[in-house]
Amino acid sequence: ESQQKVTQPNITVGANHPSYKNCWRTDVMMVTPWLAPIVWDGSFNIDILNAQFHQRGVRIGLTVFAIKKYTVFLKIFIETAEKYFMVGHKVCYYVFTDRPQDIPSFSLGEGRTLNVIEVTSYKRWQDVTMRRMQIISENCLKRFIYEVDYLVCSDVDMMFAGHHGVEMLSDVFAAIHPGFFQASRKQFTHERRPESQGYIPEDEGDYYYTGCYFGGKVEEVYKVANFCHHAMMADKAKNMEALWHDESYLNRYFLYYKPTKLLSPEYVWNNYYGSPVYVKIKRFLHVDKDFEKIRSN
Ligand code: UD2
Repeated sequence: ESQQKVTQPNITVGANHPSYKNCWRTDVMMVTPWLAPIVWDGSFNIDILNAQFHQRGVRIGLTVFAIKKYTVFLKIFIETAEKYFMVGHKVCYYVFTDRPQDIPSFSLGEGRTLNVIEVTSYKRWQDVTMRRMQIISENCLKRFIYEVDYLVCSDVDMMFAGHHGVEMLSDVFAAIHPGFFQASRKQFTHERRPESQGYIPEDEGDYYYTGCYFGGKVEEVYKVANFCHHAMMADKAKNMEALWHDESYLNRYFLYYKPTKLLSPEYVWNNYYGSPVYVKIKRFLHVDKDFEKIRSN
């Protein structure tokens, strides 16, 4: 009888554990080949996670850039973040702008603050988006490291539409781009010129990550942003610019320094991609914009 126990272990023991219930999905990949969790709806117990993070009194910074005409997006971004982003935790918004006078005042929940930080703008929209990496890396050293434990870095033309909580947090996390979840390596729009610092060969690449949402511990975000900024500057010295700007350098970084957690496309959705069944909830949505109008100086 004892021999039978060894050869036929009771495999239902783990599955019956009270914390395990409703925390697994079989329709999607839930873990990367390097064993980083991929966060999907139905894959975590938020009460357990909240208790763990409250115990540590964790502080979360949310960086967002609203340069030139993009200040129009800020109101809906912050108002929806108040409803859904890290509710119940200490949150510090860092709004980088060249137009501080255009930033409205917001009524914020308890334990939440908003800092407006004036920065210079750039003429080309590509430079505006890429220089975010320089500004983030400098501020990691100057203030973030003293003020928060984790940073989340986001585009501004977005609105929260569902819970974004501490389940996202990890040493360094990236979000799978909604347009490339089911794409093959060859289809990823990585930078393919070997001379560029954003280069990823066609037979490499794990996922295609979006440039609009990433984060982690301040030390780790510093490494990400510092790499991307220097890669961009090295390309610039050669009169080059990676195909998708900061997003390309970010993908290059994450290929060789793998994220410790991935956010599923539920965390950064674009209605342009419809409503596939695997997206159980659209937690964060791109706001429609007229590219030409909004980017014109
Ligand atoms: C994509 C990426 C974005 C970045 C960009 C680079 C997604 C969803 N987003 O976005 O993260 O990699 O491509 O090509 O994949 N901004 C200003 N003022 C400006 C221009 C930009 O504040 O005049 C800021 C703002 O926070 C904005 C962000 O830069 O959300 C990215 O610019 P975008 O939204 O125009 O870029 P987009 O949508 O092509």
